[in-house]
Amino acid sequence: MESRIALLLLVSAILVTSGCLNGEDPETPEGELDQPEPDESVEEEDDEDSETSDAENGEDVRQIVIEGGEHYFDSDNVEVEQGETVEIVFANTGDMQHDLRIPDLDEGTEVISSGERDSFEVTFDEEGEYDFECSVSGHAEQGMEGTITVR
Ligand SMILES: [Cu+2]
Repeated sequence: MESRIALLLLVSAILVTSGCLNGEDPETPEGELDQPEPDESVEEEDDEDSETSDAENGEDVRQIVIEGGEHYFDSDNVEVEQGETVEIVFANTGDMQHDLRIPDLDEGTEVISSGERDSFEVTFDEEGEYDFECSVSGHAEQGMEGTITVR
């Protein structure tokens, strides 16, 4: 019996030891935390890189950032060349939900919350003036509108 108990103890000791070894990673949170943090920043950098390279690949895609809040857009007259493809980025700097839409082209961002950004790509094939607006009820009338001039 004693030898069996000793064997059990030995086996348990091995299990516990190997368990400890396996558990060492979670038990050293510093090492765990140190590793993911750089990983995350690397991923973010990768995202930025890929966005940059996307823009570089599509040389014609110019990014136009328009900020908006209650109840305005910071750019209300944007100029674009005919045939140009642009990425329109709307940054909601207000407190309410807003979007940025070009009704004539049926293009636009989602309705986004305070502090969020959304974007869409659009190609302006024809010259002219294209109105954009916030489609949330009443916001265009209160000033969330502008014009994109294509020439
Ligand atoms: Cu709005």
